[in-house]
Amino acid sequence: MKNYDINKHVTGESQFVDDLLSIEGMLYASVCYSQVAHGELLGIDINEALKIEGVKGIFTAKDIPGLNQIGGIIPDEELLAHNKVHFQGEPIAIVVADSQLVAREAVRKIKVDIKKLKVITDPREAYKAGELIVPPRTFKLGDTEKNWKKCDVIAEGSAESGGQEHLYLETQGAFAYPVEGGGVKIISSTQSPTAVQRATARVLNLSMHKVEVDVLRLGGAFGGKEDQATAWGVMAGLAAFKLNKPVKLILPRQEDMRMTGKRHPYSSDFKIGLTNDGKIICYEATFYQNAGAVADLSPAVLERTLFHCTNSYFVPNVKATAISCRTNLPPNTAFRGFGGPQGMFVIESAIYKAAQQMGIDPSEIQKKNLLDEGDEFPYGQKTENCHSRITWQRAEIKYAIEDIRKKVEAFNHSSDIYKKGIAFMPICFGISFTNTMMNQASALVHVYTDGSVSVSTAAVEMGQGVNEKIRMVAASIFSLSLDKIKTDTTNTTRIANTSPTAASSGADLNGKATEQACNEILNRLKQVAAEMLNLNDSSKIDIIDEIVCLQGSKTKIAWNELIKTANMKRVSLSSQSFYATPGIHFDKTKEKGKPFAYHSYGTAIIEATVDCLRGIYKIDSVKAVHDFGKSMNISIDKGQAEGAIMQGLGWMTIEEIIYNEDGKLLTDALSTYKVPDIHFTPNVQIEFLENSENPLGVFKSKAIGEPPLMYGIGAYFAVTNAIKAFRPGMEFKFSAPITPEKVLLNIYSNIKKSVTSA
Ligand code: LUZ
Ligand code: MOS
Repeated sequence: MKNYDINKHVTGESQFVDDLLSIEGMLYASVCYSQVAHGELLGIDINEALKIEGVKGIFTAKDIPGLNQIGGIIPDEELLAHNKVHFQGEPIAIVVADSQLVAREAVRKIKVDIKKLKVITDPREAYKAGELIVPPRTFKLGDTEKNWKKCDVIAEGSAESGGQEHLYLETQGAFAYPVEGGGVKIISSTQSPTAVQRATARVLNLSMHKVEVDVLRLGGAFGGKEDQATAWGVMAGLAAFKLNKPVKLILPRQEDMRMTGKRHPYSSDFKIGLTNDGKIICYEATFYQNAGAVADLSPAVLERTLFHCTNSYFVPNVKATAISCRTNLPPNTAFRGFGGPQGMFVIESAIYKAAQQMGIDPSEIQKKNLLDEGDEFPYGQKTENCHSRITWQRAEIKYAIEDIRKKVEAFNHSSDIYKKGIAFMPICFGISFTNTMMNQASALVHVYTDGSVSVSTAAVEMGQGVNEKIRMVAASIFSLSLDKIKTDTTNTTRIANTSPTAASSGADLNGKATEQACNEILNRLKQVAAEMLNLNDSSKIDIIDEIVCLQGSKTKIAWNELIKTANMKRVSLSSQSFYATPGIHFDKTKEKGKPFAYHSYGTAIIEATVDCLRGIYKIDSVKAVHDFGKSMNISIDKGQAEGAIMQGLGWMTIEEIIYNEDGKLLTDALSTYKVPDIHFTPNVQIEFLENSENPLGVFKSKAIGEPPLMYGIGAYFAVTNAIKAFRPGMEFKFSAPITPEKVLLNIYSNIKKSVTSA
């Protein structure tokens, strides 16, 4: 049941881009980037750098043979800055040398002349200045304006959520070499081989068939390599193409942190209206997304914020507007959850504030408004097989919520300085790329004459175990042992025109394509077996545990013999198959449709203890009931859920990205950017929702990559609830992450008043 990469990871055998054996004549690239967040690029002087021994070439915008353009959704992103720079960390020149050290030394010798312009880092300021990436979008359901008067309670406020560094263990990088006929081959650490291929072809002015991109595995990605692996792949390709030599480009950690975009920070306003008994009638929200300097994936991320703006609740009247604001920060990008968590944090803040006004526990409002079967989302889709309430109920029972409440109350009663808080966090996450077109994948399966099987798909293995799931699909269809199945590298020559491995859909899309391809071969093999058994009908033939069976009983024909015979009879042992998620559509002119194949649900209970003197805290436990569908692999799925929870906790609590007003990243190392470690890790318990089968997922499973991240949002409110136990009635600014500093500020910012009143 384990992910088969585990042993190789532990022994260090697993190869990443930087581990590939150096080949004869290999060169190393380093990137010269802007130290100014916004300015006119007046000149680049490379003369001193060129004089350094070992420097083989320096490339700037003017050396690009094709288009200096790598924008994925909108063509607004230069590979190398030309007339202007738009953020600190924007690449300006590529230096290639015979060692990494020399390349870096030469970068420092490049003189860049920039005339500084005004820097904007705040999304609301960018909005006021008219700096938008795309026009704002609004999702509507019912009619909020008409229904505010039906509300007994109205709560208004704003909520901020911060960025997040992906911190994949393997930094961005690529290795490229020239191939015969004027093409290049690029080994890239990317979630999207086709994106690297397409951008390289554009920049080098080549047709796509001359650019081959290959991916063995990534050391993590988390969305950070969906779009932002492309630049480095293209740069390595450009250098290899120009110099006709193999070139490796690996970003050192600090440069990776400075140059690449992160999770989008959001600044949002909300207004929520409820009846006296806690039923939500109206919800309005405006989201200001800090997109950074260019579009990257921001328009798609923005859209998912709207799709998830009501989280796991049914709200009859909704009006939500999302605005993508251009600032002078590195372009923010995909990050596990893809704008969904940012939308969900805002409605959770709104519910919290309303509960405070009503003098009740937020969980009362949460529970009362959970989605039911057939409820409509603001985008027109209705719930099917809705597991919102059932996971909540299971969590209450399984984790004995009444006992937890009593325990916490007793603790808070007996402790002055330390206080405990509890929060519920229900989640609902839509599965499919919100851009319908992207929901496609293909698989290429070969059975070799010795009976072994090789599977290629568009799926990129990044530690999430997708290869293991694909092997399980092939092994199950053919009824073979797992060791007969190998997944091959993700390669644009074998698998063309692929979507990125993203949106939690890698196993579903590529698994389904694999299932189809294997079934095609299996049907041919059954026909061969029928002929071997002198039957004219193959319908009663199965392969069970590597033996051909007739009506369920074993024949003398084993898998290997069957394969050899098929080959002798000139029957194809290969198949290519294409899968496109059926039944999904979305009309952007109406902002309505059925964008998601299905939804993922779950509920977590989070407990935290806060030291109200020092502001430090501990997340004690995260206890979840999660809907995994029929899990294909319990240890992989549990690992994904645990990892996602930790990443969500980090985003909400201690991971804080800070840029100064000049657009300089101050948290550009692990000494200043704190991530959860083993000491921070709470007691995590995850219960699989029983009897959940998902006909729309591969082998009835459900996508698992992203949804559990959003349980982390509950940690924010568990901490604020603990603070509330210390200072009842205090007002909160909703501002994540809730670092220990912010806990102190929340408690003591109006200390004078409380001291005198005490
Ligand atoms: N990437 C993307 C994603 O291009 N579209 C999506 O809808 C998405 N959702 C989650 C994560 N990555
Ligand atoms: Mo992603 S955020 O699924 O690349």
